[in-house]
Amino acid sequence: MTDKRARNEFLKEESHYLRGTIVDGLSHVETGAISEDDTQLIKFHGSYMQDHRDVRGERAKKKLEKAYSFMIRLRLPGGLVSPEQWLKLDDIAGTYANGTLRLTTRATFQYHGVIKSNLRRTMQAIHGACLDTIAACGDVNRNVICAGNPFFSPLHAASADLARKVSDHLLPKTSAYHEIWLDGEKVEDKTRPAEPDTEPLYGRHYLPRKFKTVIVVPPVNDGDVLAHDLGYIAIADGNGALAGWNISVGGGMGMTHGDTKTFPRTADLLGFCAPEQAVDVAEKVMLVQRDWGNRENRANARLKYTIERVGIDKFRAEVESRLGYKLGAPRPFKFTSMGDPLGWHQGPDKKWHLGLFIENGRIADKPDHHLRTALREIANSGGVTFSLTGNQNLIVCNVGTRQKSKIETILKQHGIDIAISSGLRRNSISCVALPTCGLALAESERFLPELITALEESLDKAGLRNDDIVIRMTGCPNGCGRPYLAEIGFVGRAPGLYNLYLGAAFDGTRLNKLYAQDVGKARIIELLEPLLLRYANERNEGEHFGDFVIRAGVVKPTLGGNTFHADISLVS
Ligand code: SRM
Ligand code: SF4
Repeated sequence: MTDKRARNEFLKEESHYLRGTIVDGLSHVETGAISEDDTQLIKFHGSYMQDHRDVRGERAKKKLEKAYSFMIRLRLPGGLVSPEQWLKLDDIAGTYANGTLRLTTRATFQYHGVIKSNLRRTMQAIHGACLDTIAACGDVNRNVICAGNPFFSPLHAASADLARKVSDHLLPKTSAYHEIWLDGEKVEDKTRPAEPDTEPLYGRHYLPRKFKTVIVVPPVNDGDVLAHDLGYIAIADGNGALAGWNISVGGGMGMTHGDTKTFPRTADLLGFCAPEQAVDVAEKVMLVQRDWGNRENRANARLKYTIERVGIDKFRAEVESRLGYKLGAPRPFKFTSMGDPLGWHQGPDKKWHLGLFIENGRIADKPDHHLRTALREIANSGGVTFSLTGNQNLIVCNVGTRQKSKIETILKQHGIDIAISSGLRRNSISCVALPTCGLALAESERFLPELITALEESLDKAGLRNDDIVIRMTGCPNGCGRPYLAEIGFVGRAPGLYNLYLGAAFDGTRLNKLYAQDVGKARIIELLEPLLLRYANERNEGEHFGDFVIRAGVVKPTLGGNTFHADISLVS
């Protein structure tokens, strides 16, 4: 009988616990690339090989190899960094990467443009900041994200604590990372026996596919809990302390254009667990997916497809049998938004916290807008903690009253206005896309800001400039900016062309619907402006744009299930 497992399954099996031939590949100075197999394995170490797509054509004409470089993603469970760490991470951006720091939709940092000969040095510098990149990518439990700002309430603190515990518990145990990046000699010493690695949780095949965990504290759904494989929703007792967690499973965004067997899906509620059971639940959910996930077809290997296949009841029964106890019934909760608290807020301990909107998460210095320098100076002034959010934003936490005015001066000096030009921009997310992402079909990070500027004219006509409307764009259907949970979502189809989705819930609990296919900038504005005007004139008190377009019959709601692959509402 032929073995139908996907190619990556063999790669993992033969990789000697994620070593592959990475070390050998790093030593080949004649190329900026590593082998194709190693590009799969290096993901488990937190890095992707990429090439600069803007110069692909020009280099091909000159018969030069692609302009290869590496993206590096940090593991940062809980999303917190100290000022000392910030300064070190900023140094790395300038020394080894492209001079920018990129905050991601899963509340960590990415570096772009690290060349092969600097990879090891960069990993070592990250280690020097007491951080790592282990399992930031690959078929493992990835970075665990939690509610922004752990200083805001005991539940926020509990969510950051759980993020660290789950991340640590589910971390791969292979010593390959340390060998390859931090202590290269071990591997090169052929006389030494290989490390006797085992992976008690993962085994040699790790998971069928990536596995993502998120923790949120209602009423704010800042991590988009229903978009992840595993989610925890904090439930308070009568005194505001943590009673336990509702658990959600089987969310995910990625799909492929034209393949109806792939689809975005919002998670199901699995049950409720006590605080001390939460890590055990993460382990058992992940292990059921390890054993039941599809290892033949990677396009259908995420937990969301396992749950679609077996049903939530059978999945729950298996998790409970491995736990040895039953989960409680999910407890009531309510979300009101997905956004971050932007601007200045005073916490319960009277300290100030500054929510900074970072457009598309990119921290760079631009003429008249020296964001990177300003944040460096804030870090230099000490005392604060930086909290990254799942909306690509940053909260500067624990600011004293005197330091508050100092920070305000720094921001002003560097041209950073904490007031955002519109409610649309304030609620915008874009994935990276071009020029680094190898999967991008269209621009995203380099296009969304300009599209919003154009749409702000429409908002002005409708008197909606300050209304919060969630808008998200991605350069392909993989959904890295979670566009299917945006009131206005764009998904790249081809250069300059996007599918337009409308009608998701403002609080992240309902997927949107395809409204128009292959639309460019001018057509997008032509389609959206009349809808915004209608919304301004016809909306009910407090009604959000995503709810309005459904009530007004512009798109059908996503009903009777967690997916939207059927029942499309297209404009002609
Ligand atoms: Fe993502 C692949 C960037 C969050 C779904 N994602 C990629 C790659 C690595 C492209 C690749 O495989 O070659 C992108 C690198 C671009 C670059 O140049 O940096 C990439 N994903 C990102 C980030 C940086 C987007 C951002 O602008 O912030 C986010 C990093 C998160 C992190 O820190 O870990 C990012 N990706 C997401 C999310 C959102 C989330 O998890 O909340 C999703 C949708 C949720 C989900 O997983 O379903 C997401 N990324 C994907 C997929 C589709 C997965 C699927 O099951 O269908 C891919 C492609 C794949 O895995 O084959 C992908
Ligand atoms: Fe790349 Fe597509 Fe993800 Fe955007 S959504 S970063 S284009 S994989």
